[in-house]
Amino acid sequence: MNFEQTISEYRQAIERRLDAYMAQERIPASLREAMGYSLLGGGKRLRPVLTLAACDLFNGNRDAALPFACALEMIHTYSLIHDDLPCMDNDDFRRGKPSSHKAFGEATAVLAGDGLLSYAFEILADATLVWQQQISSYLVALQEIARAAGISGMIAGQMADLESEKDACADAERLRYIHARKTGAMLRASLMAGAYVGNPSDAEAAAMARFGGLYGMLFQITDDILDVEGSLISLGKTPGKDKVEGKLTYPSCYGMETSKEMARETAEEATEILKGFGERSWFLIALTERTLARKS
Ligand code: GRG
Repeated sequence: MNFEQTISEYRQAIERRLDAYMAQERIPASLREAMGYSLLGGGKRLRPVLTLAACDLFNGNRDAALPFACALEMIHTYSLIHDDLPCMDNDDFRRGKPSSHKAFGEATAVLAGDGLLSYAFEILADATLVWQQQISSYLVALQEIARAAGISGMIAGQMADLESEKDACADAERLRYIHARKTGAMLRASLMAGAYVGNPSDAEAAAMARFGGLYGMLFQITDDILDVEGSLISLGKTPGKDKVEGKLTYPSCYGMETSKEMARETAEEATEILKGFGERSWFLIALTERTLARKS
């Protein structure tokens, strides 16, 4: 199997399962429409792909990993809907179409995000109950996700980001704090959740956590670079906003050339960790290379 075949297989499994979750008739029709508008048919599915890839790295049960993968995509999608609201980043476009509040109004967008967040944890609880034979490692996976999404993870990062606006080169320490939590935590948790479904040794889990931290940083540096160099078409969201809003980013703090060099060094360090897993890590190594070179 090559990279394209493997990622397409992962994505098909994710799309099928997300469709099934959203087909539940107990979700009221208007809420289902707004949740599905943002969740289905858009996005790179990076977080759930990381979960399935990490699960495969440890020969875990892919069926057991799928609910974790989908829950992570739901939490990620909720964060994008809420981040786009006028009271947050006020963005009109997301995933190549009008953002949720533009399509449905603010109140429905808030509820669509809330619905996705709470549904994600319902799915995680259900999965943990179904796969009882490994309940303790599934609970650790659930705990990783809750922490990454919550008060010391993404929400803490978003809060610090709000407080840093108009302070484009506050300091490098603050930049790392924000990005490790706002974006990095969920990417790291996506890998950790998949790894825990595969029941790793303590040393393997620690190596995966180190890789996850570096991968999150790589993703964020390249995201900041793309905000300067990307286009609305390639990104599916409005580029150039960081500068207009005076946001603290890698290019604002270090300049573009140094940011690109940091991205290369981070990718190299991340790849070295993966090599420790042997042949099985080929997919994650290829994904890291593509993240470094990404255009969307
Ligand atoms: C409002 C609760 C709350 C949290 C907001 C994630 C986040 C925190 C804000 C998103 C703003 C943003 C654009 C951050 C940069 C990194 C990022 C999360 C980019 C979007 O992720 P991709 O590129 O998007 O994986 P797709 O659409 O492909 O899933």
